Amino acid sequence: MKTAIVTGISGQDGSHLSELLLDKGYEVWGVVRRSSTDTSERYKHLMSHRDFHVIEGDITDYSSVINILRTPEHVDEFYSLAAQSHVGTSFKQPALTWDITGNGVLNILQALLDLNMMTTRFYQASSSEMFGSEFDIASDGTKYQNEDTKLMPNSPYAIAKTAAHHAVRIFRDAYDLHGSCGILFNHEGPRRGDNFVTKKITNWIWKYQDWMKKLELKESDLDFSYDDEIIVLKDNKAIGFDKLRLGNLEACRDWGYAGDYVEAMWMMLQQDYADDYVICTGKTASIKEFLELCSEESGVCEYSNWVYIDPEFYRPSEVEYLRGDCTKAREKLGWTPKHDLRSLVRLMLER
Ligand code: NDP
Ligand code: GDR
Repeated sequence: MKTAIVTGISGQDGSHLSELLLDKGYEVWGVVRRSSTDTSERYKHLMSHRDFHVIEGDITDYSSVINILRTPEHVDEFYSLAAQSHVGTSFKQPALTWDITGNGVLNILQALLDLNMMTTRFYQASSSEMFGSEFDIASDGTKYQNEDTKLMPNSPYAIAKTAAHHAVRIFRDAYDLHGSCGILFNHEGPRRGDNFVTKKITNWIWKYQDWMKKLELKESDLDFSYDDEIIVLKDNKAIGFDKLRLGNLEACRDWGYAGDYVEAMWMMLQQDYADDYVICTGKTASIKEFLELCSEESGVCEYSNWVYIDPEFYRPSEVEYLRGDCTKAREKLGWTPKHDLRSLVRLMLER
């Protein structure tokens, strides 16, 4: 039986990946950091599986990483998913972000070397954020990013991811580690964290629909323009519902479904040679277009009625355009995304 360690199992990808590995017959050891509250929501359904185990640990602590690596009898594959993964937060907590998202990965690589575990196959969760504002231009004029696009990180998060990405390359070249980096573009789903833009939008729609249902209202009963920040009842302005506060709606992202993307992670570690791969859908859409799709799929009125632009959610520096080209993953791994943006929106609006 193959054994894998996965960090970040309380997050979106870690929970999907744990499920995938258990389905494939792996023994999975998931790393969870200590918390004063319960963080098991996304993986608690796996707790009764006999091949699923939880190890308490924190990747910023080298001795903890050593303890994690020594816990299973042997480790075939290590999936490094843990991170402070919120780009906006990284501007407010840059040192913490570098410590977790950058140094944390170096701790794991160094511990693998120190424990003579260089035959363990290693996956690093790299990110399209590493490209910053860089792109290449195809012969038909479309802008894209692939494995050869220059890395020009422009947030503390992206700098930490780029450092970790290069650290894996060095361990691959210098110590023969089978270390692969998946340069994953945005991927979402019902398990997405609440403060990422897609989940923030779909959560708001749920709550708004619940409120309408509870008060037995139709949209024709509402006044959207009376107040910038609140939707009120036409015949009783004292009753209202907060509009959704968002930042930059112009940025474009290449959005896929998380469940599809974790398959690519596994596929990378099944190759004879370690390498880096872009994982994406090849399509791009702005936040505005995502909002429009949400309106179409949920039946809620046009977003300009219920979105309030709040400067609080603007970033000091923005990545304006991401659209990946995953030709390499398609050809070498045989990976393709199964969901398009509309089916992703449907999945996220489903109750
Ligand atoms: P989440 O934010 O949902 O999950 C992050 C996980 O890391 C959580 O389980 C968190 O635990 C854990 N973690 C944070 N700090 C530590 C620490 N010091 N020690 C141990 N565990 C820690 O991220 P996603 O699942 O969305 O993403 C997974 C990885 O992929 C991340 O590295 C992310 O940066 C990267 N990525 C994600 C993309 C996406 O679109 N989702 C795209 C490209 C890359 P806790 O629950 O305690 O906070
Ligand atoms: P991103 O995802 O920064 O691309 O990083 P996020 O959903 O946070 O932002 C996407 C875009 O939406 C704009 N935006 C807002 N974002 C948030 N979070 N909240 C808002 O209110 C809001 N309003 C507008 C942002 O400015 C941005 O342009 C995600 C993370 O999963 C990273 O870990 C991962 O590496 C990258 O995707 C690829």
